[in-house]
Amino acid sequence: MSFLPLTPGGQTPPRVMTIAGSDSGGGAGIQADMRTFALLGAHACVAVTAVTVQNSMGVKGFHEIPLDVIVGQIEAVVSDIGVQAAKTGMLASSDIIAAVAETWRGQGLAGTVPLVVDPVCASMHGDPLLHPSALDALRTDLFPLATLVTPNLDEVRLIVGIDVVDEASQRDAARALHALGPQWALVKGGHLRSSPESPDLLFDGTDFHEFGATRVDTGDDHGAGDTLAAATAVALAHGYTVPDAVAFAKSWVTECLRAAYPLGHGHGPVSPLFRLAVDGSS
Ligand code: PXL
Repeated sequence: MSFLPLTPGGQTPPRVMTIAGSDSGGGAGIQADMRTFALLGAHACVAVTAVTVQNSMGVKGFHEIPLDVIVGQIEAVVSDIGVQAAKTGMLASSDIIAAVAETWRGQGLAGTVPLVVDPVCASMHGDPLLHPSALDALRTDLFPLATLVTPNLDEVRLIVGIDVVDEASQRDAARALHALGPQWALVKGGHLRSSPESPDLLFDGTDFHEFGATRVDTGDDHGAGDTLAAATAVALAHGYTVPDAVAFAKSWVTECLRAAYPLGHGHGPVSPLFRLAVDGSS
């Protein structure tokens, strides 16, 4: 794969912010985002929204960060360091979603800084990471601010009520998601088991773009969605168009899936650490 441009030492790299939850197991959430940001050469800024208590076997619980602390983190970073792109992950509650959306608008970032919204609803084990009552806030407060939304098929079902089972329903879902206000909607096909490929469908209200990638058969895919959204955000920070950013992120996450490793007794994480391998050809 080809990588994004790197910044020489001593010079400031693109700054990308993740607004997301912490995974104590280090495989998903802000930890996954920061791994990808760093290994793609970006400077990672963080607004922590919630702290999960989890390991490779699941999420035991989470603690929400107070709203003023979440807002404060975003304002502190934006007012000083500045960001060229951002992504959201676990937002936990409607109050947090509303506060993030209001801050994004209030800081003048809406429409100027690319925002990738990964509408995280549950862990891969099915543990809830978003209160069901927060779906409305996601739809009405945050989606209209998004450059791109990146739901998986379970999230598509919860957000627009469409069961994606084939290409036609995947297109219907992309249209329904786009109607909620994001500039682009990506319907990830990763869980579309009927397909030997894993086509993702991107829609901007006019054109459909399809992204195929060879399925990597691994149970160690914790953090794959976060990693895709994070890599997309870094590419957008470099000025890529959304289709080019998604194409780059797909190839990145495919390599991270190939490099995934077992961890603990459950599911291991996708791994950007392949970038550091001594035998890595990149
Ligand atoms: O992969 C989605 C995700 C995002 N953020 C946090 C998570 C998870 C999945 O477990 O724990 C904090």
